[in-house]
Amino acid sequence: MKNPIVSIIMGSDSDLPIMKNAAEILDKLGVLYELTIVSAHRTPERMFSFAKGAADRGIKVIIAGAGGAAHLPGMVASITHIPVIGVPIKSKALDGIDSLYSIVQMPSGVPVATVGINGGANAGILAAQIISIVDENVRKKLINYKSNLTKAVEEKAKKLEE
Ligand code: RP5
Repeated sequence: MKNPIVSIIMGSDSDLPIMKNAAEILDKLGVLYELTIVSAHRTPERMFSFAKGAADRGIKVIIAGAGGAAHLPGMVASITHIPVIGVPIKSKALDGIDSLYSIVQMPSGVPVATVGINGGANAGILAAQIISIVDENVRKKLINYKSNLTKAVEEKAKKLEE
């Protein structure tokens, strides 16, 4: 995509099935994004130059997913002032508890807005909500999205009550 304002990064292509959910919601809400792999452990220099250059490239929000010893969101947050949303990916050995704890327990001064384990879609919605502060078009789409959520539940409730 040209001129992305949200960057979706992940530690490995094995995270893609979850991180794709963030991309899909951004598509729906009309937010331009880029999507790539940046590994804190396997490509530390790439991670540093990505985080250092993101603001100058026009990126407003970073969504970072990682699993296991999930240092990517926190390290990126340590390098840039851009808000970072962390997505803990469900790991094989510890079911994602390791990922969640690695991402959420940041030291004071360096927050990562952490969503639930495998919460790719919520990360996308949260990024769009941040963008909607200054983007009227995204704001309208979000309001419509939320109203559809409400309608869907009301319709289900109605059917149950019949
Ligand atoms: C992390 O290690 C990645 O974010 C991924 O969730 C996990 C496993 O990576 P692979 O071994 O599948 O590449 O860095």
